[in-house]
Amino acid sequence: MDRRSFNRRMLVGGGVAAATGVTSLSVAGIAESVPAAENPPPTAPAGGQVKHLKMYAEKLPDGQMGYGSEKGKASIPGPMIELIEGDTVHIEFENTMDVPASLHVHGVDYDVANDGTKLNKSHVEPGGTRTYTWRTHVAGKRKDGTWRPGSAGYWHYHDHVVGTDHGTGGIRKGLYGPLIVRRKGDILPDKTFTIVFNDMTINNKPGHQSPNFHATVGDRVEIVMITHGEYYHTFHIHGHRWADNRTGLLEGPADHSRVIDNKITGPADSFGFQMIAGEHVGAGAWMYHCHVQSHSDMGMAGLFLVAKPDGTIPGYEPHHPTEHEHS
Ligand SMILES: [Cu+2]
Repeated sequence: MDRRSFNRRMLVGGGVAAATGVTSLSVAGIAESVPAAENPPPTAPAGGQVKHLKMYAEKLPDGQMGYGSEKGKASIPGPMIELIEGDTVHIEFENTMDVPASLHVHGVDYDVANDGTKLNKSHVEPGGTRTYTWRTHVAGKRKDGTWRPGSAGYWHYHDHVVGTDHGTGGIRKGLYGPLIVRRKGDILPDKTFTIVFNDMTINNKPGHQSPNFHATVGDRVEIVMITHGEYYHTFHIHGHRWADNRTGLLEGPADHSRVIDNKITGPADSFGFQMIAGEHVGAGAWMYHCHVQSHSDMGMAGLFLVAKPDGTIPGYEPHHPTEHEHS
């Protein structure tokens, strides 16, 4: 049985929670605690693979720009690239636009020929193709005894050429995307969502039309949060919280990582975390938003829609016909 159907089954009756010793409390439909699954969640295997991907930079019908892994299917943000420490990825990048563009990555290993900047001529002219190679490594001890960090983290890639030598125009128009590098043994999520604060937008959607994200109570949901543009923001999500470390998860009672539900983030920052949808709080339409007050007022807010196992979302009535739904 896969994890999600297991969780759904466990949530059907409070009696199951009581039987497993988890306190069950029903107040106004709020279910206390999602019972822990019997089986531990799946984890990342060892890395070391050589992967091959295709990536296209494209102009979108509305004048924005996006990356896509198939021609004609570019999106903002671009495709999620997922690696495990030790993996190498070769990305055959085609620039279908009428201006030079590139693929520049954060966090992983690349030589200057794979930097994606005009400075070292690693960009791609209109209609051109170039293969970018990114490598990753595991943590370990250097010869001098100091610790070398591994590549694992929530990272991102973006254009570094369109508009200016820093890709300011490309990033503004949507040329960015998420990169996750996992460590062997990292817990794998049921769902991953990418949220990008770019200037005063979320994922380049106009104000008050920010994307909504769907999950079911008990889902292990992973958020990749990236910031671009001119401003600082604070990422906040209602009813859920995470540990402010590499994975967002505590490793045990002795892990003193700070647990937070709000994090300041500035241009080119990225972080990620996992949470159990509705844990201790139940289903509902949970807001996520920038907590700089004038920014949320201008529309930097969306919904994390957590459904009950029967698919209903208590108290939620969709009201924006232009709402962008992501499941
Ligand atoms: Cu903000």
